[in-house]
Amino acid sequence: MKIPTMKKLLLLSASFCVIAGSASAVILAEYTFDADSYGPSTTATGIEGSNVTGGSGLSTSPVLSGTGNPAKSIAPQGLSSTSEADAVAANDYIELKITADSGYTLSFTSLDIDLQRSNDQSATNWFIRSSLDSYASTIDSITSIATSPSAFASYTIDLSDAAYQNLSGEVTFRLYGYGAVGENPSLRQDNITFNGSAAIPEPSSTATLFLGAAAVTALLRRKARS
Ligand SMILES: [Ca+2]
Repeated sequence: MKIPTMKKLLLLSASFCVIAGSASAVILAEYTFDADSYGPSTTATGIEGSNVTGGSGLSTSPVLSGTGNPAKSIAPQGLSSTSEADAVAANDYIELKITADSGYTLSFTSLDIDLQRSNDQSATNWFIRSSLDSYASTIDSITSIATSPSAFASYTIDLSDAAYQNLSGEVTFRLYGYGAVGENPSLRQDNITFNGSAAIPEPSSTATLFLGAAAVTALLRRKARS
């Protein structure tokens, strides 16, 4: 039986997608701050995480707080803006960079984070932006951070948007805070965890892809001649 050419093309395409696309979900990078470090405590194979640093709006470099979930956490000081737009203009953020090693592609699914207000004068709102659009839009925000004293509360940010899939190179995330009433307000942040997958095409799969492309081209040529 003769299989129509378009069906052959579809079958070829589907089989190569399966070969090239396998990658399991992992923790890409996790920041627990428990070892007096501003860097990640865990990273996936093929992934690097920078130290956490602060924007120019903070009153000091980000400091580690003795209170964490468990201790320690990172506590930027000087989150004194009163709106999201003001916080962006004032550079009231901490930032970190996630990088895929050469040859790897990076896909995000979500970000988990624990937040706690240090006291009743702490920032009440948190939001996140990234370098992928030059920090122009807010990916997600949290506006219901519990009043201190309270336990850390856990939140999950969705990063499954197509813009955060199959990236090579690096992405920097900025984590902002605002809405405080104190003079030098902070917001404790802990267990900053990026989930997703890191994949590298295996040499055999790459070779198969080239063969597949050649086969598809041959089929198209044959179809064009008939
Ligand atoms: Ca911690």
